Amino acid sequence: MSRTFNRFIIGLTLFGSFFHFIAMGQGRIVRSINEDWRFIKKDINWETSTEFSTRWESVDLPHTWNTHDPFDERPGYYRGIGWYAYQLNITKPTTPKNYILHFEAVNQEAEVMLNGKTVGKHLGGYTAFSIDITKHVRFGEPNILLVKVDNSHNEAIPPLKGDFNFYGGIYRDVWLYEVDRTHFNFSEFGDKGLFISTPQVSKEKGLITLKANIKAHTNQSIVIANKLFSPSGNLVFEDKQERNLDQGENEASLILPTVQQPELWHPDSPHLYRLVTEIRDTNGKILDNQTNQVGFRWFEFDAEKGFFINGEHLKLMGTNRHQDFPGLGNALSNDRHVSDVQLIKGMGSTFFRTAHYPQDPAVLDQADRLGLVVTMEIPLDHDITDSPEFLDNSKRMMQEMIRQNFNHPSVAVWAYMNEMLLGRNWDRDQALIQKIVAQAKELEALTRAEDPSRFTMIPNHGALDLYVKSGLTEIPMIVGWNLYYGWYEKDLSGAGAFLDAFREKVPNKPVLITEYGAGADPRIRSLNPERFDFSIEWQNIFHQQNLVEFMERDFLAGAAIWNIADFGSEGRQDAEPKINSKGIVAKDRTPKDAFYLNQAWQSKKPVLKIAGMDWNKRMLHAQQTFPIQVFSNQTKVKLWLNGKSQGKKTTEDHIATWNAPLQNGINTLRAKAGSLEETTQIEVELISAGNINWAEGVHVNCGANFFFNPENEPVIWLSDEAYSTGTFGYNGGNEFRPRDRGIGSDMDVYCTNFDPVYQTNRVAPNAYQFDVPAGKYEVTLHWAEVDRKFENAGNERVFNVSINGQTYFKQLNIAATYGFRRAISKSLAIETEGGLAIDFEAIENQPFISAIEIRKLF
Ligand code: GCB
Repeated sequence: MSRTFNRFIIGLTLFGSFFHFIAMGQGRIVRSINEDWRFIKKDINWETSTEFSTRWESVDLPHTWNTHDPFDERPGYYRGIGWYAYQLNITKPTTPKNYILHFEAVNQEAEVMLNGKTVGKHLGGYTAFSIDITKHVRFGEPNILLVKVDNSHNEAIPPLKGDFNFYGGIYRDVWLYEVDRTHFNFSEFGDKGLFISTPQVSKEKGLITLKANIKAHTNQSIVIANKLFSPSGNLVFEDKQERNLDQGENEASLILPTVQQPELWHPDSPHLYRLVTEIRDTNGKILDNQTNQVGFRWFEFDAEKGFFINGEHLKLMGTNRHQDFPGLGNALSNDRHVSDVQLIKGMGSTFFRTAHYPQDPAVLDQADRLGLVVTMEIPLDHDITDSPEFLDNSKRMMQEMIRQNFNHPSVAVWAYMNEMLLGRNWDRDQALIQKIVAQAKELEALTRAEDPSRFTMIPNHGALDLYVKSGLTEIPMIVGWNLYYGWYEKDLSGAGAFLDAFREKVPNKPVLITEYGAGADPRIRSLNPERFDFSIEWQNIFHQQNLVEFMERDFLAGAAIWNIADFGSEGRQDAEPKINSKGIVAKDRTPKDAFYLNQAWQSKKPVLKIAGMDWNKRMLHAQQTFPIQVFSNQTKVKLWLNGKSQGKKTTEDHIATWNAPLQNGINTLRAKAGSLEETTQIEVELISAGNINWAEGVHVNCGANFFFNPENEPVIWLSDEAYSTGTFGYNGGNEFRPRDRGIGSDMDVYCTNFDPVYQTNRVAPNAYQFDVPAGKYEVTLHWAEVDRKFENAGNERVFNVSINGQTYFKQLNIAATYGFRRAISKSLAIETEGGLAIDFEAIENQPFISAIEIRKLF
């Protein structure tokens, strides 16, 4: 052993336990090795490093080093090298064994070393890989496992781009397999050497065929024994077939006995059989074994009629899912993966898309169990590199994805290439488009050859003519569209017309909506919801209209919401910067209204939900009217407000609406539909002359059409309203929002967590008037310059601000003094005999204000 190694071992002696692979039974032994790793977030020269014992942190897997840095104020996050170490102790087995490490995923490049030798490498962050370490294992003494991980941008590895974070690390489980020297092969594609197909399924009969890839230690005869257990656990058949193996890799194809009247797998009844497959020697000793779930079902996609499962029509309504959770990045526990799938099922969905990459085995296992149809794709998102390496890596990912997930009955579609023509123009980018098309053809051919039993798909963005012209819509078996009508596209009801145009232009291809969604920040509520305001209410309007369009069209196979949950995306500058808030549940999985709205559409179980139940503390102008909505899949709903019946209404597309006047104080809402009942309480403070609690403070979000209730803050930022006597408001001026640039983004404002307060401004108000009684007040004025027109020196906005005739700020130049998109606030103590009039006087360009707070001191 080298000196270097001694040093590592000294550092490692504090952790690691011996794996006593006691021969407790026969067959394989599978253990996780997730606990007690060492980690350092930098590159090291492992041969000379002396830092190991002192500077490395102790971590457990799953782990990422990017849990927090994508969300801090600095742009970028660590994309580089990290090292992991583990001490593997293995006692000598009584009969020789093979030892295989199986990494479920490492983002995105991994080099694995054992006892000083590189034993394996893997490219790509979303698929598994296995390494046979048998040759390098030292029994009875510490084995040092080192993993060098790199999540730097690499032009040869997809994804090159994407609206999500590329969190680095060993972020899924790692397993150690101990198997007989003759075993199911762990191939270079990360699969487990057994491929289960159901080539003939009907209500009468189900046929299972197997392709086993077996690695034999020597030329030998073996028996492949299969036991199939029914969904209720009864033995359906036992089958034994003998094979002669040559030393090395062998392929064995098996046809198993036909199952009569199989219990079919379907979203309503996801019956799963259990198949136990063993490799036995001729004396009956089990050498290796594995268990898989089998679902008997058949899928069809039809260009005119949509999707069918087991011959029955089913509109695939569901959602997309990212692997992302606050504070964890992508390193989610299996429990969290499972609970996300349960959430999708709980909404009544029948389908989800694992965008934009293959996901954890726990996700697929759960989809099988709950009966959710899955489309899965490789992370080829938005861009390609025109290099052989890039294409090779894409193809390898495709093969890995298919082979690793082949046995899941839930998987119906293999997809690749998300929105490849976004931002492209035929005249300008024709050469690149042709390369994309050429790569697509190769991936398509490979996918069909790998798995003729499934469908293929390319999800596109909404540039219909360009995709048709490029030929991309002709390549896959299904065309996916990511449509954002009512979000990126202005026309809220445009999805229907788009789909009709597609149907006309490409009549032969089945079609799925692979994405549709609108951002909604749970802190933002609006009585006048608008596109891009990130209000919960606009998200409801968006979903409602799109669902109407989708349900009207039978040829549409289904639709997937973007996204089940809010997720991290470092480059985003939405209402909450660095978060994509198109989730219908929040980051912490608290449902937004749109979750219940979709549930009312999708679920077969009875649904009744009063919209806005979590907007339970409201400050409203007395003159503002607001609808009360109830989402339900029942036809009639009755509503009571403070004990008084508001009448029975018929739901229209799953919504019943009343205009019920909420009153000052606590309001109790009760909704009833048949035996379903929901009650909620909403505390309302109605703003009217004489009914303003100035001592508690009034917070006006200038230029905003929404209310902003920051989490855990006792403050409600009010929408900006015109002045009316006895209360307060603006006099003149216009709203300004960076999002009006038309791409839906606001702006990440520095030095605040309350970005929505600064992301809207009122420009050139003549004044703001507050009809306060006599007293002493604290007046706080907030600004952030977020208009790019005034970002540069020489063209800033300069103005004076006076209150009740006294000029407090002269020649105020926010951008020059504090910088662009930097939040600042200035407080003044002001005495008044009654009333506060805040005036703005332009010096250069037009004055502006982001927010105003008034609080009565005494
Ligand atoms: C898309 C992308 C997805 C984005 C989404 C959005 O079309 O496929 O990755 O996150 O739009 O929210 O803009």
